Order: sequence, then structure tokens, then C-alpha cells
Amino acid sequence: MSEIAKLEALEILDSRGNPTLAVTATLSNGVKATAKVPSGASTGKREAVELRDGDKARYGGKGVLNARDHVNGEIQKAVHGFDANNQKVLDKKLCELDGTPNKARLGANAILGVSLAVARASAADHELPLYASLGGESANLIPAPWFNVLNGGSHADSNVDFQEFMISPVGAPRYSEGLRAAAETFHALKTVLHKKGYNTGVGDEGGFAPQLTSNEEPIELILEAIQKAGYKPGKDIVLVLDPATSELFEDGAYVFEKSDKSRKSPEQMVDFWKGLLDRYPEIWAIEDGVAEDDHAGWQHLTKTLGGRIQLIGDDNFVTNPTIFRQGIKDGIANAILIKLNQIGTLTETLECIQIARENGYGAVISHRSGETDDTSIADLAVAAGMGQIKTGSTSRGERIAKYNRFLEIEHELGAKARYAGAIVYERWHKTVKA
Ligand code: 2PG
Ligand code: MG
Repeated sequence: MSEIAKLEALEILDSRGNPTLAVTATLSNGVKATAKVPSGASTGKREAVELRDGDKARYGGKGVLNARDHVNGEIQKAVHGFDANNQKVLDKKLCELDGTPNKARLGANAILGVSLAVARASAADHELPLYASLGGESANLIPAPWFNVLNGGSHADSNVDFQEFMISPVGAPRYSEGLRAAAETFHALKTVLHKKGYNTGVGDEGGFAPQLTSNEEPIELILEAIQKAGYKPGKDIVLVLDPATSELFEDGAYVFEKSDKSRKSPEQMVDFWKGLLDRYPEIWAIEDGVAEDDHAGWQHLTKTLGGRIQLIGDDNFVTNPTIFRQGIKDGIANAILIKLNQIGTLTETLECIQIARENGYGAVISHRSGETDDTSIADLAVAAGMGQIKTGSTSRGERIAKYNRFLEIEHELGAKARYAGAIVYERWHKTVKA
């Protein structure tokens, strides 16, 4: 049995230049591994708490020295000697030690760093890649990625209200071809933007962040780019939106502050999506189409469009098994976004994926807008076998690290590797027909 012998946390920087944690777990036999913790910007209210120091003299209050010290002190002491191969027992202990419902005392950043570092160390101990250690022998499905090629909302300083405009190469025969299609489309989009005189600087997740005139213009530009790159929109490549509408919801209405300043009631918001889908059947999925606090809006959205496209819950479900179960009972969404740091342990994350599977919901593994070069989510996506991931554009090193990790996995699996594109395409088209 390999036991946890040492935990060491370090304050490092994420892709936005804000502090986060790197945690290294060393086992009794000397095997060690490191995990780095991501950080969101458009966070759900009920996410587990990311512990920040609040000392304005350091990083504007965003330092994580207290979280670091919790790992190096209290947590290390409590889990020293624990079996590194029993993730459930470890994660339960971490939750109990924290003692709050939302990991506010020790910090979800401290707890996730430990949970993930030990999972990685356990995989290394078995000389297995993380996806095989978590998913077993049969883990061979590489997900269809959603590439966030155009950033708006709180991820970009532009006049587009919606946060993410994504492309997913579902028609590709294999992952590496899908990645190529996405990269070629991204480059074509740059040309399209250039020609129109738009800025081609990128936002937090590596997508372009130009000053556009409406929330629909990004869709038009992306469709043009897909064709320019030689692909067929709606077949080779489909579109996904994350408008992150919790950020737009004010006093019961959706305010399009950055573009036309319009206000929409929840009903009008759902009508807006319906109209958009009628105009753009290439749209495959909408994440957070209504706000986390708009429970009735979510039910209405799901009733109206749930038979037609994927409706993914992010800010509302916050990868929390209890909240997610309730949401399913209430008839909300038909898919969940999965973010490790929303909940703070690997075990609870896997539980959410399992709940999705058992209830016929989709599950999309996701990065955060603040990332590092950690690639655990790529392995997690293959282990989970749910067929979809979003982890940014085909630019910025911290995003590319994940996409390159899938190339390694595809190569390593050889003939065993399957690509989820056709599978998810079938699944959601069946839903549409049903
Ligand atoms: C989202 C995410 C990731 P953030 O809203 O889905 O793209 O953004 O990490 O800022 O919450
Ligand atoms: Mg989101």
C-alpha cells in the first residue's frame, strides 16, 4: 500500500497572472506528482469557496498563502499515512476536516489541489496514465472539444454580451482531425476579422475579442470562417454558446448592457434563444441560457428547447451532486458542465458525472477561464467517457496544453482510440427528432 507521506503547496500564478496553488503529493515509496488549481471569473454563487488572503498589499488581495499553509499544515497532518489509492476515503476526510458545506474554512483551492495531486500520484504509482487510472482499461473515448474561438462578456473587453462562442468539430473522423479543423477555422476567423478591420487580440480563453456591433455578428463571422476553412457548418462543425447569462441578470431581467442595452424578461430571453436557433440551426448547445437564480426561467427554457438542443447547466449546478439531483427533479437542463474546482474534490466531481449518466443527462468537462498548464481535465474527460469537453481556443499555452494532451492520449491508445464526435452528433440529433 502506498501512503501519503508529504504534501507541499506552492503559490504560483494562473493564466491571468493571479495567484493559485500547485500541490505536490509524495507517497511513502517516493513517487510524487503535482496538480495545479484553476480559477473562474464568471463564477456561480454556490460554488465551493476559493480561499483568498484578502491582503490588499499582495496581488490586490488575491494571494493564496493561507490556502497554501492549510495544505502544508493542517491538511498534511490529517491525511498523513492515508492510502493514496483510496480517493473516496481521502476526499471524505478532506470534506470532514474542512467542516463547512462549501469548503470555506480550508478553501476549495487547497482541498482540490490535494485531491488531484494524490490522484495523480496514485496513477504514477501504478505506472498508469491518469485517464486509465481513473477510468480503467476501457477508457478510450476522446471527447469532441468545444473551442471557444470568440470571447465576450466578462472574459473580454468588447461590446459583446455573451461570453463564449464555440465551435465543435463533431464531423471529424478522429480527434486529431477535429483539432486540425478547429485550428484551421480559428486561423480563417483571424483572416475574416482582419478583412473587416477588426482587432484580432485574444481574450482570457484564447478566442478573439473584437469590438463587434451585435451579439449575432460573432455567429455570422464564425460561420463564414468555417466555410472559408473548407468545412460545412452544422455538419463538420457545429456551434455552441455560453452566454453566461447569470452575469446579465439584474432585478429579474436580462440586460444586454454591452451591446444594444435592451432588457428582456425571462420569457423574452427564452423566445430570443428560440429565434436564434431558428435562424442558426448550426447551434448545437447553449450553456447557462438563463441565469442561476432564474429557476422558473430554467424550467421554461428546458420545456421549450430541451428536446431540440443541449441545454447545459453551469452556474446553477456548480458541479454539486446535491444541487444537481434537485435540478434534475425540477426538470432543469439536459446536461451539466463539470468543473473540478466548483466542488473541490475529485470524488464529488465523479459523482456528478455518474448522476448525469444515470439520468440521461450530458456531461461536459470544462476548464476555468483562469488556467494553468495542468492537463488533468483532459485525462478526466477520457476517463469519464461522456464525449465532450470545453477548454478554450486553439491559442494560449494553458488551453493548448489540454488539446495536446489529447493528441498524446490518442497516440498512446493507437487503434483503441475512439473519437466522440459522431457519437454525440447522433445522440443529440436523435433527441431533436424524438
Ligand atoms: C464558464 C467558465 C469557463 P469561468 O462560464 O463556463 O469557460 O468561465 O471559469 O470564468 O467561470
Ligand atoms: Mg459557463
